[in-house]
Amino acid sequence: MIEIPADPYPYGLDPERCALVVIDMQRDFIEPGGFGHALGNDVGLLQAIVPTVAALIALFRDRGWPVIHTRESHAPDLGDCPPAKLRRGRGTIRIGEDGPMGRLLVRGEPGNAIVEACAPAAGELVVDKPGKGMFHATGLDATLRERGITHLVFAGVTTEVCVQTSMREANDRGFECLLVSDATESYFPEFKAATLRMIAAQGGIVGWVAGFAALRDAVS
Ligand code: TIU
Repeated sequence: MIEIPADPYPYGLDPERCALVVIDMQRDFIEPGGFGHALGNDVGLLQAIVPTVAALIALFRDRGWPVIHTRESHAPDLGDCPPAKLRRGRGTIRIGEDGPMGRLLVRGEPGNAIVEACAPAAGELVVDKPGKGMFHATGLDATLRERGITHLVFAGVTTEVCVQTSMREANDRGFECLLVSDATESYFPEFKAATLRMIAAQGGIVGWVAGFAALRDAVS
């Protein structure tokens, strides 16, 4: 076990059974003209973490540890998008409609691609998820168990939506979860701050939180 200084107390990372999960670092959320922008958000905040997420991915690759990427995405016929999700929001354009980067949140469209600096390498698992959480309708639980993974390190966007939902789902499934605080971001700084606190509160009710430098220094 590798001990990583973390909140609320040191996190034990099993180097034989860990994986990095990079949530939804796709153009839809990070670049102007995507889904996040259509919802009325300032995407500049999210762009700022790209170098740190890229460095975290490089660290895992360097150690030979698995990296898993997710994308929030729907089939072109939107058959995997519940009508309630489709109706949600009051933006000018909605899921499946045309934007500057193609149809919003639709698999295979330019906007659905992961930003270049965080792009999946050959052989890395890429999970297309129709929900906010990474386990809903993805089969990922079985894949992780087949691979013997027990420890998940989380990064990506947005902190209180897809990252937190995925981390809570993982926590309920028995995975030991660590969120890298400067490799995740929200459109709402106060929501990010609250999420980091609520994850680590009550003795780590959802998991642990640590900065990238603490993780890097502990594993180097
Ligand atoms: N809107 C928002 O903050 N997030 C999402 O819709 N999806 C993800 O967090 N990936």
